[in-house]
Amino acid sequence: MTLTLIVGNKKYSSWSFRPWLALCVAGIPFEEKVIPFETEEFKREVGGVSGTGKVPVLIDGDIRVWESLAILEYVAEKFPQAGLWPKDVAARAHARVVANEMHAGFQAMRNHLSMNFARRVIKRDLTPEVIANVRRIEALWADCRARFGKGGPFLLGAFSNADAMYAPVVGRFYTYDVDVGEETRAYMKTIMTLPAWQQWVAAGIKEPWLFAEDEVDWPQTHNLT
Ligand SMILES: N[C@@H](CCC(=O)N[C@@H](CS)C(=O)NCC(=O)O)C(=O)O
Repeated sequence: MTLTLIVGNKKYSSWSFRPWLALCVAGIPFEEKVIPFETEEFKREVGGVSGTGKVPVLIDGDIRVWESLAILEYVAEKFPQAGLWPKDVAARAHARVVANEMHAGFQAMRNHLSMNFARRVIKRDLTPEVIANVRRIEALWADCRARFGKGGPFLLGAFSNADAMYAPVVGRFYTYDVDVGEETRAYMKTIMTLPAWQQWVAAGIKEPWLFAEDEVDWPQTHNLT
């Protein structure tokens, strides 16, 4: 039975991007269904399968999983060979810590720097709360890399669910030209050169749907063509 992942607009849907990227990088076959926000189709289709009425949602036969982190857990359990959580117990515990920190936190950064893959790269002034989020994320990434990253260029060495959870943050740091250190830039490059990353971004740019709340500095910062 093929998995189906329902996602929202690729330009904006940061929670959708996480499991989509993990499935692609892990080479797990799935069908994607893009359903644009604020449509009757979204209400009907997503409302019918997701307890929260939000995306992403994974459908596996009779099983429906919503909440991005629950989807990542489900997929890691169903496809253990994909290695979406590190094998080493300490690295795995830490991967879960940082994935949960992302799922539950960084509200200021999420509100102020919404993911938008069609926005031209232009710096935005940051509030002290957003700067504190950025610094925490940089420290967290550096700590992962120093303690567990010897085996590869990702947070815990090989690609894991922790990288999937932070992928939209990479997009935000890039899009809003956030001042970050060299080590952070190197990690951003690792993520942004993933073929799956590029595929998602290209599809997002082509999408025709625009939302005013995500386009506060429209039109001078847009890059739709
Ligand atoms: N905690 C949820 C957040 C899901 C979420 O906020 N999804 C947004 C898109 S990124 C959504 O579906 N918004 C549409 C709506 O609220 O109508 C998760 O991790 O999946």
